[in-house]
Amino acid sequence: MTSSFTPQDQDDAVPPPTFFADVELKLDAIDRLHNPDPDEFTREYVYKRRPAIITGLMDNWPAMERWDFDYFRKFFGDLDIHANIQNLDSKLILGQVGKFRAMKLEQLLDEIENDEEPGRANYLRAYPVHRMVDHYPELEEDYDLPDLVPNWADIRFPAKWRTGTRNPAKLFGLLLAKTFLNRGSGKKATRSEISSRMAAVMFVGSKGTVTPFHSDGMQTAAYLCQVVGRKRCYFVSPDQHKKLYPRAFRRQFGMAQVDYRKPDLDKQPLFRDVVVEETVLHPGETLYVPSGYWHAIEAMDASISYSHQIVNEDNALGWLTCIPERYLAQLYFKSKGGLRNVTGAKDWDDWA
Ligand SMILES: O=C(O)CCC(=O)C(=O)O
Ligand SMILES: [Fe+2]
Repeated sequence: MTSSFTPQDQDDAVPPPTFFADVELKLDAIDRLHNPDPDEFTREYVYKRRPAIITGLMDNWPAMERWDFDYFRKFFGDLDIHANIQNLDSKLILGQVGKFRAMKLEQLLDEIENDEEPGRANYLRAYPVHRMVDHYPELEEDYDLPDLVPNWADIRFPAKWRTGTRNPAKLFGLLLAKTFLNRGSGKKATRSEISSRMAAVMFVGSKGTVTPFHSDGMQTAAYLCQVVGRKRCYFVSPDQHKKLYPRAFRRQFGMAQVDYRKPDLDKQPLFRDVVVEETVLHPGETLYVPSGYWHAIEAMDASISYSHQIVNEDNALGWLTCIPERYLAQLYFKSKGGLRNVTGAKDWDDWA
């Protein structure tokens, strides 16, 4: 099917936040930095674990011109995917983000373009980018892998080691994580191999998609590079985690049990006191999500985003201590036939 729909045909009016009205919402609360100095950014945002929006990183990406739904239909239409079909009127929390249906990407794009139903949203959630690159190698010319902050999973570069710690257990842990994550660096690697190690993922969806509150798996930090459409981002600092009622015994993936749009305040009274930072991520902007920081993201327009994970000295020990739990979770979900009931299409075999 051909269509004249382009996601850029967006309504410039900013729709109101869908956040539950009775909590303190700090609007436009996230720092915006244009081409920051990498060392300063690492010191002020990575080590202090503050989210930020970075402008300038994507200025030379051909993706900004090329990526739209027609492009994805042309080169990736026949990809087999599991699309997340969200009923926005029902409760949405991590682990309960809606149904997943097997289809070709082309079918999902048709649904996104034709579906006018207000209470529904369709999402290709966290599809592994290395599979897209294997499918259509020219994709890698469309974008640069952001490398503002040290990333031991980025095997284009040898991992830097600049720790000041003298604690032998910490030193040993950091060395172990660095060696494991950065293995193979210095050798020639394909974009597909590099992307796979960093767990690079793509998001393609309709206006209205909701990613409920979570902190990223394995305590990684992440870049979220917005190519098409706007996304509204909500943040809750890690010290407020109790107010989100995280699922117990999960260090390796923070999953809130509150639906921020319609919380059950009888069962989740602490949520009333949460302080939320809000911002709008525009096309061409990159969101930096710190390790352990709670975030929820909703698409204000039809949207395309690229994301990859970051592990370095700041979060490597957390990453390491998550491995046993992640291993058990992986066994469990494999026995259930996949991970789709938790995050979507993210396949843990692709991670490190
Ligand atoms: O954009 C989204 O829907 C979710 C992005 C996200 O939370 C992530 O990449 O960790
Ligand atoms: Fe996330």
